[in-house]
Amino acid sequence: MGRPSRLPGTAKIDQIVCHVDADCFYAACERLREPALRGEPLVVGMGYEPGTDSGAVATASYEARAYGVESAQAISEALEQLPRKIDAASRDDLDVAAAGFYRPVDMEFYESVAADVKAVLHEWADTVREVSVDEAYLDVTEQTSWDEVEEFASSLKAEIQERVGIVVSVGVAPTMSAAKVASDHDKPDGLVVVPPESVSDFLAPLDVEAVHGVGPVTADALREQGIETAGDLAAADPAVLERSFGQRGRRMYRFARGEDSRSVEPRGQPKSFSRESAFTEPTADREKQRQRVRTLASAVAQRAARRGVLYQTIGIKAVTPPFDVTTRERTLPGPAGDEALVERLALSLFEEFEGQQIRKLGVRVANLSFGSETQSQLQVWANEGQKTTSDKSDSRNDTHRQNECDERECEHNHEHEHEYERDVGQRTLSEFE
Ligand code: DCP
Ligand code: MG
Repeated sequence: MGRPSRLPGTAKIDQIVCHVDADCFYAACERLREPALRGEPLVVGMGYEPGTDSGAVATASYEARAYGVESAQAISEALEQLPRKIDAASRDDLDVAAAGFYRPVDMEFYESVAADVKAVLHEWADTVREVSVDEAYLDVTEQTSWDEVEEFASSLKAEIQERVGIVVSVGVAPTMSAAKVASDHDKPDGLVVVPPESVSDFLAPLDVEAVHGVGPVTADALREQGIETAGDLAAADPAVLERSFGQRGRRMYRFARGEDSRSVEPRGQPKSFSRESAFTEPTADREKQRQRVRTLASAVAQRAARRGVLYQTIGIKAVTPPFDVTTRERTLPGPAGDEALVERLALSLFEEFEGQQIRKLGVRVANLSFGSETQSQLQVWANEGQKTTSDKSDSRNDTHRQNECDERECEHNHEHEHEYERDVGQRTLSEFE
């Protein structure tokens, strides 16, 4: 075999990268087990049952997106744009034809579908980096050539559709960041190949928000500096970008220019699980903040529990305007697996920030133990949760401030779920630290 050897951390010359991202993934999964939902406006979300008002849209089918429903939107807002069929059927003022179906999130099922997709991906490429439940990068340099990669990618799409039953969009480019932009460029059912000589021309006219690592808040900040397109970003002064956005500024500058030296590396075991969530607007409302900390803490603890992972360190992250990040963490004397403990500790670490203006919150568990831990160990730490956080075993980190990084993936095996720059959702994205 013998892949060309290369310096660690540098991209292979002539690397061919495929980025695969499923279309409206949770909705596609729901349609697998409920085929009647095909072709219908469909919203998958959480917490929208009667009596709750804090739910948010996880994803919407493209038919529902046509009504203005989108990921991270409040369910109440989604319902205004697209009432439920069932409500529309019983009311004269609503039109059944302009209504949709709503389904709750069922992560376990979506993860099983994701595993089927990933099994196909691993058959098609030796090197696969899974970055979230519905996306992965493939290094297909050895499997195909620039002349044949379009056919290769199209057959891959067809095989996933045939074997798993869902549609994915694929982007092909010589770098990971350009491949990511390419897969998003023609969704749904997209297939965009950007050969090495076309990367700059492909990127230049795109909205700056299309650049890998630029979220909506960053895009607004860039627009205020007159940077509207990827081409504008590529032509900006990197020193100025660094002053506004820290290291991340340099990184988005490089990505906008099509420069990205990363090679596709398979992911090892995660070093941490984290989840973060931004408020629509920065808020100083304590109850809103505490509620968000609790939601994030339980989501992270449940994710670890689903993977059978114990954790010894529990941390929080608070982002204050404009983009200042402060983290705090505590380490327990032994591994734990206890949702209530994560909630309690996260809230106590958050206390010092309560009432300050907060843009985004995050909760993280780290120092992970996989598999071999026994239930009894888990119970011991869970039961002793309160005690473990006191006295000298409590190692509270110093404040550490940095510019916020919202890269849309983990670079150091920190498995991260990010909730975009609005509200609830579940997916794997940027780095915590
Ligand atoms: N997700 C979420 N909350 C968000 C964004 C996404 O819970 N704010 C979940 C639901 C999505 C899944 O993650 O189905 C994958 O995220 P994507 O961004 O890839 O979105 P989709 O796959 O739904 O749509 P697209 O066709 O745009 O990829
Ligand atoms: Mg997707």
